[in-house]
Amino acid sequence: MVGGDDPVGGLVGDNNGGVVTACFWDTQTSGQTRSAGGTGKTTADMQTAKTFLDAGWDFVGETANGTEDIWWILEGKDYPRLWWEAGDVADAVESFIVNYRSSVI
Ligand SMILES: [Ca+2]
Repeated sequence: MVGGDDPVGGLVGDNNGGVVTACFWDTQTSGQTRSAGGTGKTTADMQTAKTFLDAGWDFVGETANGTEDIWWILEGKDYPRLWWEAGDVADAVESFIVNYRSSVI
């Protein structure tokens, strides 16, 4: 949930000429439909790899967006996380890679 004094936004409350690209926030959990930057998405979209892949995020398991492999996601259950946050859920990362590869090949 996002709250506060005006101006409040889902991702950016007030933006003095800055440019926000390829950034998203969850309009459902935040309760905010506006932001001074970024793109509002539903929870389902926020937990879908394609939302971020289409915006150029460099994910584990793909090379189209780069090979630094910064992000991974447990689709349908969580938002994107940094690769090193995988920890005990390495299996989930592996599952994502397998699923992603099977979806693009
Ligand atoms: Ca990558």
